[in-house]
Amino acid sequence: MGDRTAFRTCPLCEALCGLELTLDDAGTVTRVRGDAKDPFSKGFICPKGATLGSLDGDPDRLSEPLLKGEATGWDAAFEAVRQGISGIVERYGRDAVAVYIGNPTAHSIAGPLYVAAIVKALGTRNLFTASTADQMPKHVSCGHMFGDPLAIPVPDLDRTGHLLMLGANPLESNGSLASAPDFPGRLKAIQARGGKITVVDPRRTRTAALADEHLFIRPGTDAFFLMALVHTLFAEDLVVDRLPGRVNGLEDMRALAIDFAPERVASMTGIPADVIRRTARELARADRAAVYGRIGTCTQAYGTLNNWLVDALNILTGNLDREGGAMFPRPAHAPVYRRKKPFTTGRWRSRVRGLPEVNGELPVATLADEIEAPGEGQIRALITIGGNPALSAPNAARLDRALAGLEFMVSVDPYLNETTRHAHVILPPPRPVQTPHYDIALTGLAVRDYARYSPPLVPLPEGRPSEAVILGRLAMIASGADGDPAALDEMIISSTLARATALQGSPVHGRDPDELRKMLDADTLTEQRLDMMLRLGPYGDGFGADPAVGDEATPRGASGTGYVGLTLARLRTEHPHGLDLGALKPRLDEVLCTTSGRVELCPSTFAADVDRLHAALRTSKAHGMVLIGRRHLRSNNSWLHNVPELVRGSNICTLQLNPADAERLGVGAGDTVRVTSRTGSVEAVAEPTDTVMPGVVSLPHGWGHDLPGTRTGVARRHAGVNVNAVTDEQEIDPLSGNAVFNGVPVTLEAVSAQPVA
Ligand SMILES: Nc1nc2c(c(=O)[nH]1)N[C@H]1C(S)=C(S)[C@@H](COP(=O)(O)OP(=O)(O)OC[C@H]3O[C@@H](n4cnc5c(=O)[nH]c(N)nc54)[C@H](O)[C@@H]3O)O[C@H]1N2
Ligand SMILES: Nc1nc2c(c(=O)[nH]1)N[C@H]1C(S)=C(S)[C@@H](COP(=O)(O)OP(=O)(O)OC[C@H]3O[C@@H](n4cnc5c(=O)[nH]c(N)nc54)[C@H](O)[C@@H]3O)O[C@H]1N2
Ligand code: SF4
Ligand SMILES: [Mo]
Repeated sequence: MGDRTAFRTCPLCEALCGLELTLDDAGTVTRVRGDAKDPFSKGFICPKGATLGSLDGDPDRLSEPLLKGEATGWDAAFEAVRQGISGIVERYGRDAVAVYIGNPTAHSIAGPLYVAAIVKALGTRNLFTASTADQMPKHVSCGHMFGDPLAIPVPDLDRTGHLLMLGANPLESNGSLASAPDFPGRLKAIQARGGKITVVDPRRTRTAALADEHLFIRPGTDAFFLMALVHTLFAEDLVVDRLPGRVNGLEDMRALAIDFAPERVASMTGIPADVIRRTARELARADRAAVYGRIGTCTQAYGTLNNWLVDALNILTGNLDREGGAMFPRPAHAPVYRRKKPFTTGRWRSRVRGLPEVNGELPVATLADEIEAPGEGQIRALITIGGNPALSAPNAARLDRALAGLEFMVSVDPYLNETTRHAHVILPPPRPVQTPHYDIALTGLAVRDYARYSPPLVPLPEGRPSEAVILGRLAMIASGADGDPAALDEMIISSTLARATALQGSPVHGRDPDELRKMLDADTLTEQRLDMMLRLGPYGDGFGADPAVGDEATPRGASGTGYVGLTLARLRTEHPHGLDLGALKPRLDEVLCTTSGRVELCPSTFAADVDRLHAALRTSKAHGMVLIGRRHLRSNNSWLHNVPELVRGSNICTLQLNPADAERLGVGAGDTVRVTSRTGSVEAVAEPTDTVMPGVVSLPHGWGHDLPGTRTGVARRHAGVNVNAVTDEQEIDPLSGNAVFNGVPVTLEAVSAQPVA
């Protein structure tokens, strides 16, 4: 044999890059390069993707389940989980079992296909995910504006002429809620076309440095700035009604924005009034423009208002659902059926703080409350899947203590880390190269329509379950009928086919579900489910309903041209480097599902929340020091710090602060500073830099690997400090329940010097 070359999608971030891997006889990855033939990423790769081999072969990766810290077999592990979960349900009821879903679950094929079944089978109201530490405000804003929390418009990067970007640093994050491999290259192409990029950020990030203009903004004040942009559009008659008769609330919006003249918000935001006016004019006058706000706009007390106003600006400037503006992707695996029920939140409330349910989940900011507070409905057991909330959640130290008090905990995770050290059972998923890949969650956010399937490259050893089987088995256990999860897959397949064949307008309307079932063609039931989704999707073969005519034909549904005839087998054999399904096409009619049938520009819930902005303007307090976060290119939240190549070099877990603040504190580079907030304090090494605006300090998240009982040797040697020891779980965006990580009030003192006010 010898070395072989194989291709697959990088599973690490939202950019969806194609990788070319070299594997030796033993199935070890010996080299990773960008896949030059991937039509979307065209060979782009970042340092994380380039070290996928080290991650895949990490000796600290668990190869067997752990039961109370000892290696055990799969049968024994599942039996312990069955006993643990069923015992808690019997003693305390279903809500006593909570689920926490972390970020990598959105990047796997197994997560999107099985997690819902686990939660449904448990029947618990206590679902928590990393979404409420991340993008929940975007779901709430899109839910109210377009009727579907998953109808998220993305900036049409490749055709826009003007990009206004807030709270995003794609040069390091590689982009989020906008899957765009080589995001940096796509930004430079905007400039090469003569377009403009403006970045709004309290730090001069690498993205801000690349941009044509960077506006420093006081953390947490974007809503005031965005409102002032809306105000200016109305005041200067720059609003374009490009969707006549299809948008509600134009006059409400005008009235709401009246009080937010640029002069009123200038001192609050730190952005001069004339700059705000010019920014609004440039946005309105650009031929094709998009406003894009990302995590910096979400993890704020006004997170939902920000995300609403971002899309309100896209609508008011005539750029929604238009080439070069903000457009809705059309993923190949998602049927073009509309959501039927109107979007609402608060169908139930959290027990302790009374926080509303959003998207079927409760805020991670209240998970510790629900574990700690005694009484009916108290959480006694937790299932974590691909999450590390002991580092990633607000006031993580409190949550970490709460986890220690659980009666039972099971984690699906490849590592024994800060969170899983509390688990009674750890069920490790196999290595990336042993796992099939298809981006169910992320292709719906891609800036071109695109599909790629990656088969496993190395077979699983006999008896070793895939992550899909692990999660399927958990769903079986949760339903009280432990057994082969094949039954679950068959049930989902048969109910999906029954629905599709009964639905008017579906490509398989009137067909026999059993006949369709027999046509599904893939190695595993998981992949057969994917085959089914692709065939029912907008580019699918409709189970033979459409001729497989290749790349030139018209897809089903209202809009655009592209490809039909897709099946998983065709995707796999004919498009091993991925299939480009074209630039985004206007498709507002397909996604819009508000009760009114129109875009809701000014939903009443959001209009009411604007009262908080008025109140804040009236009371405007003196500015104290505030903390924000930071992502680094070589990091991925909390869990790539065990890859030696990624932690080499100088310490990056530093406290960045403006030189003026450093001088006032009497600290220089390398000195230790204590950062204290309501919830705690951490000591970090100072890094004075004028890239951070005065009054702001920045610490990256995902560090603090020095807790006892973990098995991540490299990370322990590069422990860093956990910024979430000082973030506050009591501060949330009330409409989405999202955690507030930006603009945390802190005090600083030089550890070796006298405290300074
Ligand atoms: N202060 C502050 N806190 C933040 C943020 C911030 O900007 N500032 N960002 C927030 C954001 S955006 C997010 S998304 C969250 C992330 O929060 P989490 O998702 O809770 O944390 P991660 O660090 O992503 O941890 C991922 C876990 O998944 C495991 N894992 C890796 N690969 C796999 C796999 O294939 N299968 C399974 N089952 N497990 C796997 C890892 O070992 C690790 O334990 O953090 C949030 N926390
Ligand atoms: N290398 C790397 N890539 C990643 C990750 C990682 O940890 N490392 N994490 C992945 C995950 S889970 C996510 S969600 C995405 C996130 O992707 P991005 O949204 O691009 O995230 P960040 O790089 O954190 O950029 C957020 C920016 O918001 C700024 N900011 C902070 N407070 C404010 C504010 O009040 N207003 C404004 N306007 N800006 C503010 C910060 O300074 C920062 O530059 O990245 C993903 N990709
Ligand atoms: S940018 Fe993201 S998807 Fe691309 S190689 Fe890096 S980690 Fe992987
Ligand atoms: Mo995230």
